[in-house]
Amino acid sequence: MQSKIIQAIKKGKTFLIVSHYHPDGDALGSTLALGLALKKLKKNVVMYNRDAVPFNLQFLPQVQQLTTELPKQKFDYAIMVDCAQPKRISTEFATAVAAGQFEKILCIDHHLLDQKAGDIDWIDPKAASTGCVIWNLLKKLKLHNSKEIANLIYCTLTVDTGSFRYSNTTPGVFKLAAELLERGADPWFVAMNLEETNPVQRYQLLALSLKSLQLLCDGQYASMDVSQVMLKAVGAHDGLSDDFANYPRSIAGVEVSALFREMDDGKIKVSLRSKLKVDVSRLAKQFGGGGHKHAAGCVMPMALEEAKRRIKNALATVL
Ligand SMILES: [Mn+2]
Repeated sequence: MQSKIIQAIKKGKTFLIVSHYHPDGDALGSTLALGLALKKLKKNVVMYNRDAVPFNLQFLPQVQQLTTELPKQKFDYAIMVDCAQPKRISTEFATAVAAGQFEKILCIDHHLLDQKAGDIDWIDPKAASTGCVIWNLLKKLKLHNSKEIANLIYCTLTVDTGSFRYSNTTPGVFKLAAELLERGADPWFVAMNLEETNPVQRYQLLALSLKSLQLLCDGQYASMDVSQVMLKAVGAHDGLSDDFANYPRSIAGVEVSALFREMDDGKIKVSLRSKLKVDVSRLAKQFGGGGHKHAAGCVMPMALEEAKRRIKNALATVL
């Protein structure tokens, strides 16, 4: 389907590029890289995300070109990147799709799909990030000669491989990283902005959250909480605890970790992590969630203590 996507890009005049809400570095890096490249082809491009840019992605080149307002005009193509479901982009977007605001829907992604997403899909489950798929596309279109685009794709790669640490870090990933550096990507610029621009409230929140640390199941399971009380105490928002689930997992002997976050609607958002053998996506599915083998999540509509009890009980049978 690659050639069909290329044809569509050559033919179309107006494009809306979108990705999932609560965007990460792959979602926004891919949106911007593709959007900037299409602008070089003199296309009329709007880049949309429902949510504001997180603090650690505000350095992305041309990030100010993103809009949180879905335009009302008609487009030849809407391109979904790093996401295959209109409702995961926004309710407004799903409504616009249903209302026929776009001539055709394209989807470029690296998550395995069980059904068609758009009219034309380019899905590469072997790609470490959606940005890698976009880079291949831009190379075919000869639009990859740009330092800004190299930095954007490098960011998608850093984020989705956990800084070249996860099991998707293949020889191809390092080859691609080398290629991006040759095109002007700057690893320290990207890493410094991604990881060393934390608001102090994040650490104040971590200090409170660490007090809730519990080791269970003979030390193989560790959990931590972030409650509304903690958030209010330091004046932080829930987004600042996004990767707290990695802390309990990093304890020696721990196989599974969970972070329980109390949302402002009272529901509990659970982030699950595993080190080696346990598939936490299965656990998450039992509670209506999903994800990957080593990182998954679910939302539980109940009190914090009840959610913790249920996850612990479910885990006790697999550990
Ligand atoms: Mn991704």
